[in-house]
Amino acid sequence: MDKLDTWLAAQSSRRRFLGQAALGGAALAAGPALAQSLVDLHLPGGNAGRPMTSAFPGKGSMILQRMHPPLLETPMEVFDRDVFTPNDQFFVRWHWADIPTSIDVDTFRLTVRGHVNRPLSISLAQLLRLPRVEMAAVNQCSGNSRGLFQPRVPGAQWGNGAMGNAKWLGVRLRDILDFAGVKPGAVQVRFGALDQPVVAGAPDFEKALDIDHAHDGEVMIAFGMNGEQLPLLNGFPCRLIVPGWYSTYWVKMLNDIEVLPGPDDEYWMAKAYKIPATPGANVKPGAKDFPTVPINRMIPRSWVTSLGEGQAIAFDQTIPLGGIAMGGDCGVAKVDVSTDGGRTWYHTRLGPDHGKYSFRRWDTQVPLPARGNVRLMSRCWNTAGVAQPMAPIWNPGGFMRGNIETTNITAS
Ligand SMILES: Nc1nc2c(c(=O)[nH]1)N[C@H]1C(S)=C(S)[C@@H](COP(=O)(O)O)O[C@H]1N2
Ligand SMILES: [Mo]
Repeated sequence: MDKLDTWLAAQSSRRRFLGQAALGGAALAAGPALAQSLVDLHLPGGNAGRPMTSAFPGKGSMILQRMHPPLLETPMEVFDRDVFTPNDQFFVRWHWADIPTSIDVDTFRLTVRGHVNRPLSISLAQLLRLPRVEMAAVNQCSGNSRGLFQPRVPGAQWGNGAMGNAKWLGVRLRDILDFAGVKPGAVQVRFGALDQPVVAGAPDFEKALDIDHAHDGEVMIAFGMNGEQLPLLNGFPCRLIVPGWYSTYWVKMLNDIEVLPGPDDEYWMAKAYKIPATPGANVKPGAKDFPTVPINRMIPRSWVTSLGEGQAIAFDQTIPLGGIAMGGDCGVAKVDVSTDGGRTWYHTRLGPDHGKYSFRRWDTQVPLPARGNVRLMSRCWNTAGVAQPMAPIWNPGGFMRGNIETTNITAS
């Protein structure tokens, strides 16, 4: 935590935070210059080329999905380097384009209000003095891999890079709620942020969690990410961390916590991010009228990362193969791999365990069946005994993809 502590110490002697965030703000407002090279996301519906850009504040080389609001995808090779995704290549997703481009760290306040005994207005300095916790957790967009849905569904056509894993440092939401004193009869807690809709009357981005979930001691308010401050685009100065749940709940630039005596019936909970109330969120392509529930817990996933889609390698009897896995809402139990499209499966060796919500590395040495096209697959079982299925699901939101993915390579 060295870098973060140095930065935090520096803030106390400064009137305004004019570091990375403010600098980035200028670049963000100006709009990044469009880039150099194209990357192929291999989306089955076509139109899979995307420009690479490194013009966004605090961000290195990223796949540009959309400019306003910024949607930046992490290139797959980043996940091969480390189970922790570097801050400068961590994916970015915002719903509204009106994002503050600088934050005054002295006047910033996190309010806690609603169904509580003591409404609070917490300064950043106060937040930083509370007992700290750190946790590794995967932040994955509900629509990660949406571009792989067949038939295609509307929404950002993400490849597999709308996800990332980081060590989040912050405070327990439970501690804040206890300090405010939640009144009996509280049902949900709603989280609001500094970003604003660009269209008048459009719904402000807010999400809610059930009171027991909000109070479970795992949900965090994070101000540190991999030992540094949060990049502006990932929610500086603080964001919600909801381990094991899709990142639609991980509200960035969090500045408002409202305890509710009833369920949140605003747009982002009642209408958006709803999945079919069916096993695996699966319905027949084209289906429309079905009961829905708000998206919630993540499911196991895994990817081959040591080789990329379409890569050509020299044929050998056996080859090294590696990748990453996540258990979803619990840990990774095992990962098996196939080099023949799922007929034969081989065990892999799991890398260090960074906690049940983290990515886990896997590696192995596998035989190649023959020269030519090879279909590589990986399959994760989580510690609850849930395994990735072979068949993909479909739903109109393009949410919760989790089937076994295939990486096609050629060996000659
Ligand atoms: N304030 C705010 N928080 C937000 C959002 C948003 O639009 N505004 N989008 C959510 C969604 S849908 C995703 S996928 C994640 C993305 O987190 P990241 O940009 O840090 O990767 O932020 C979540 N938190
Ligand atoms: Mo998302």
